[in-house]
Amino acid sequence: ENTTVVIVGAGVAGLALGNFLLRGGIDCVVLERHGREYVERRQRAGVVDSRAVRVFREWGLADRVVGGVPFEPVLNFRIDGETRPFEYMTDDHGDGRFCPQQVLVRNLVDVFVGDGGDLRFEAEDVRLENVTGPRPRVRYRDNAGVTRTIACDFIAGCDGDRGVSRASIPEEELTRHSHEYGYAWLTVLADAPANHQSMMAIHDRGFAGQFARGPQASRFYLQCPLDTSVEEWTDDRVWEEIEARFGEPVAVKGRISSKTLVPLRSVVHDPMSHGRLYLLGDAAHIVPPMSAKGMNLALHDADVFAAAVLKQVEEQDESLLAAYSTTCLKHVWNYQAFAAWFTDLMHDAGDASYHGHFRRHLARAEFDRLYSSATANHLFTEFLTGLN
Ligand code: RFL
Repeated sequence: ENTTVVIVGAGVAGLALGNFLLRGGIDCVVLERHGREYVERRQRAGVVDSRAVRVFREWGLADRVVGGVPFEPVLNFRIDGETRPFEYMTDDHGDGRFCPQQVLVRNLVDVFVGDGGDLRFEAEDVRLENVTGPRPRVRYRDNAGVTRTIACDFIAGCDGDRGVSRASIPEEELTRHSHEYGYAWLTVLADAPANHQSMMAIHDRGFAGQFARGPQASRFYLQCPLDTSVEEWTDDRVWEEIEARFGEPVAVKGRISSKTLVPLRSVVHDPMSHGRLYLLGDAAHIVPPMSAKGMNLALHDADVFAAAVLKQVEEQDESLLAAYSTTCLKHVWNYQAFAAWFTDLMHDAGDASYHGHFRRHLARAEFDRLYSSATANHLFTEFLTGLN
């Protein structure tokens, strides 16, 4: 079999890329390890920022792909149990959306398959061969157990942090930059309607967040030590901690359907390519979830890569592909800087047992500045909305 681009992984990055290439008339095959149902149900991020919406619009896909509801131009902070709304001081609030990741993924799958895209689920044991040669190959076992090989011009590694793509690159070819924040989030999905799109608490007991996931459900986040285990967090303890940190009762404490622990970290791999293999999204970089930028960075990579492949195929001009890693890393580090700042701010301002009282005072001063300085407000808003 032959194609132009083999895309490994049908997450946000892989599916967006597949759709962009299809719109551009470029042949591609998407290989996904899991089944369709699993991929479409996986609950994670919920914010599609203005830049990402613009990208979908430019590829002519926004109406069919981006769901959810527009951002409200306000963040509902609860500071030591008191409400302190943060309002954007700019007129341009962008057109970012609260769109659950699985809604975006489902739409991307529907549109790709509906437009004739080649998407193969349950592709096992994917292996990349000859990635530094002129014509790489991707080998996998299909859902009938048959081993298949696809030759291609380019491989797009969109298979996340633990995928096979980055693992295929010799270790000495990549530099891994990483930072651990020193705490984790317990992420909880519950049948509990939210009063606001988002609510975030700064409190002595640690950070807490609540984000609406449709009209009846919420995603809650609770800062916790790295060495905690999910078993230590009974439903009662979860609700008690949420109420304590927000400083108000939760009206409906519905069924909790999942609890997971996510250590907060930042990771960047440099460069984002090796031979004819290009890394996109989480395969190349991880931002802490506090920033809500993980999915948006993945979409940025997909946009840059698709445009680069088009330029190469249509004009035999390799310049955008050659610049792919540099172009993406510049953007990634800009948002990594925002993500680290916002993560430190929201956590250091609360529970001083992690990083001490000096950093608590600094974080509180920075937080107050968002309200007292229009300049600080504007910069924060730019990053939140993705207008930066
Ligand atoms: P994805 O979405 O993980 O997709 C990767 C796809 O590759 C497949 N795959 C393979 N396929 C074939 N062969 C292999 N060997 C394969 N190995 C893996 C996987 O099955 C999957 O379908 O990566 P992508 O496309 O780069 O998208 C990135 C975003 O998904 C990610 O940045 C965000 O979800 C991160 N994230 C969050 N981001 C936010 O902005 N806000 C959040 O609240 C938020 N919460 C989260 C998160 C990520 C989490 N995990 C598990 C990493 C919560 C969690 C738990």
